[in-house]
Amino acid sequence: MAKIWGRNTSANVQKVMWALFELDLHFERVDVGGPFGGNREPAYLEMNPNGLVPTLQEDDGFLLWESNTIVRYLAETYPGALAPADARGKAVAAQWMDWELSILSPGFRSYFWGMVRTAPEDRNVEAITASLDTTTKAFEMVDGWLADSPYLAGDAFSYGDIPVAVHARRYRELAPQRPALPNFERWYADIEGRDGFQNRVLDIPIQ
Ligand SMILES: N[C@@H](CCC(=O)N[C@@H](CS)C(=O)NCC(=O)O)C(=O)O
Repeated sequence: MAKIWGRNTSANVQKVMWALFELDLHFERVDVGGPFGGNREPAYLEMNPNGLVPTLQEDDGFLLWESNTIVRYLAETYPGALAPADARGKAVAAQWMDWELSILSPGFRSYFWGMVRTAPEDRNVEAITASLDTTTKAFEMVDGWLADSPYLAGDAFSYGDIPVAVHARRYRELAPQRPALPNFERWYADIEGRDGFQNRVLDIPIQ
């Protein structure tokens, strides 16, 4: 059976597991990384030289890393409705996935690590505050975009929504003081209604 290597508390693993749920694919997930370790072992590094999770391993030995790439690969390879229909839709979805990787995720990192994985007495308040501010600006941008578009890549839910939504869950839970973002909230309420998001993201405590 095809495998996903990676602990399910990782946002990047959650993206892939959610995509698998949407596509009704049943791959085995193997706990690696975080408290499970193993991702710096030679056998793992041979599959993924970054020593990070997730890694996809298919039955014929095909290996793939980078969560957003794995999500797109799954959507384009297996039947389902996760991939936008045309080249422009795919490009806009990829644009939001790249943005998640290059802007949203790095911007949110200090807030997430500070609030979730650092003892209160060790927190760098300045870095946490700056990170929250950057993240709020990023979600204000999402809110503006969603004023004209039901989903990030057009009229239908697609893989373009997955990476941003995984972070949106964390931002909403960890930053109750955020400003009102009506279009973002409308989009998020819709995403929250998806069984895949419930099962593969919301049901896993933030840690
Ligand atoms: N850009 C990579 C980032 C992967 C990444 O940073 N994974 C983190 C977890 S979210 C990791 O492996 N951390 C080490 C660990 O879990 O032990 C991706 O999207 O797959």
